[in-house]
Amino acid sequence: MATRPNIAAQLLDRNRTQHPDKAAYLCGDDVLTHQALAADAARFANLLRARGVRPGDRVVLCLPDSFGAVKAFLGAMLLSACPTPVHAQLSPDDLKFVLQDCEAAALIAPEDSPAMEVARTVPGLRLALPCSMDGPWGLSGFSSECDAEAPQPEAPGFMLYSSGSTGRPKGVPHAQEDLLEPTRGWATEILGVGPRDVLFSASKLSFAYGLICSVSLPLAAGATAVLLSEKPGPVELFTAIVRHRPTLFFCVPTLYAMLLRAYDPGQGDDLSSLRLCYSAGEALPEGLCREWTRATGLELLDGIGSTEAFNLFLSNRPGAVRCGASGTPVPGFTVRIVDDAGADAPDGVPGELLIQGPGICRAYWKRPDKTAETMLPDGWLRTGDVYVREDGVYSHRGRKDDMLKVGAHFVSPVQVEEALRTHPAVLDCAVAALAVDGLVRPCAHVVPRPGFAADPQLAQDILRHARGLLPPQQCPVRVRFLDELPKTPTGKVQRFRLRQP
Ligand code: 3SK
Repeated sequence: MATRPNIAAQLLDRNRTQHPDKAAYLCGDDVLTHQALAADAARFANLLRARGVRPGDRVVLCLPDSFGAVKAFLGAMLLSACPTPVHAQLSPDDLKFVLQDCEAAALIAPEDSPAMEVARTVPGLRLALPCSMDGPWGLSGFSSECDAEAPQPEAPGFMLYSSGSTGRPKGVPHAQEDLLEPTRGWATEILGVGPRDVLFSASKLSFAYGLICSVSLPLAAGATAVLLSEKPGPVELFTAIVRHRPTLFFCVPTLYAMLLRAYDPGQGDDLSSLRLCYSAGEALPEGLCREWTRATGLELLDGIGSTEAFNLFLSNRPGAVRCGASGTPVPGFTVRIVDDAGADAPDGVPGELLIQGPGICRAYWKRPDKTAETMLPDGWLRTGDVYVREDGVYSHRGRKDDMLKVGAHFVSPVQVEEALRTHPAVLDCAVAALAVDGLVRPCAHVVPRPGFAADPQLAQDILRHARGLLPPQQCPVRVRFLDELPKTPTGKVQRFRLRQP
């Protein structure tokens, strides 16, 4: 059998040869050229090899987005080890779980970080290497050239942990080649990413969306990417946009809402470098999509992907945005909407979205139970998302687990939330089940806009507003005011935490 090419070597060598001095990454005041990236990734592969890490070994990266994180990811790939980035702020308990679950050979983390403490409690871990923002320690003693290893037939090329909405994270292994799948249909045919683009993702490298937008897309296009090491808030994001003048911006709805509230072009929030804004991670509310474009003059494209797909499979198109919808299938993907019996749902009838396409993970890491539930033997992947198709366009109705059965009706929390958001006092909201005399009823959990008193009168007004817009089974029976909604580190609302059975 022919050996498979090493994808990291392919990307790094091509960029180093074609434009060695071009910026591969920008972070704060620092620039990392393609040449320097390729050299340090090779040094890191040589270091890992010298420290006993072998092809196929899992190398967990618990790092802020930084040059160091990208060098470590690509260096581990050059060795055909399995880089496994996790969120830099992962709790010690979850990090320990991941290190044990994936039987990590090595952990790369900042010196003096809680992660290094965790490393001491995991007996099987062979190497815990400190890493600065610029790169793993000790690179200078190693050669900037390395013999890349061919990917191992059965070993994962890289792995991400999917936070899911409940329970422990699951390892989602991918082949090295999967890194390039989003660069085809989605990036090339829809976004038109090219070498002159500067990409900026507010989502971190440990989230598939961030890894795609900050590693796969820029390296495959020979473009430049901006990295933000801090937690992304409006100040950090506007500052980075003004300083680096990206052309493409990738973010999640929660952050778009925060950016919109803070946006003040008179105070220097200059977005004129952007040709396109993209939203994924969870469905983009229709009102937010319209309001963003009205305020900034920029199109905001919504799409949906998953860690399992390591890609976006539904997307809006530039010039044809449908606010409130995820768009149409990305080239390369086939999608179906099915009812509970697995039969195709007609247009206009909601059901679960199944997808097929290249690069989809075929089994969770050591989780045959979850694999059997999600990855069907005929090749379809169950997304767990409820969708409806109208005129060929797909609209999200919520997670299957979040649907409410109210009497004989299925109620989509997303539709109720869209209606609630049209009330002037509602800043953010989520709808979840509340048991009233043993019956399931929708309850609205509302974050009020500053200046509105969270009192019974406002609650009554919001309920009245909803009754004017929604059929009876969708109307919330109660409003609970919260300071903020529970969300995953990637910005998805955790409605299950709001259920009151
Ligand atoms: O959640 C999403 O929409 C997403 C998008 C792209 C890649 C990965 C994910 C999870």
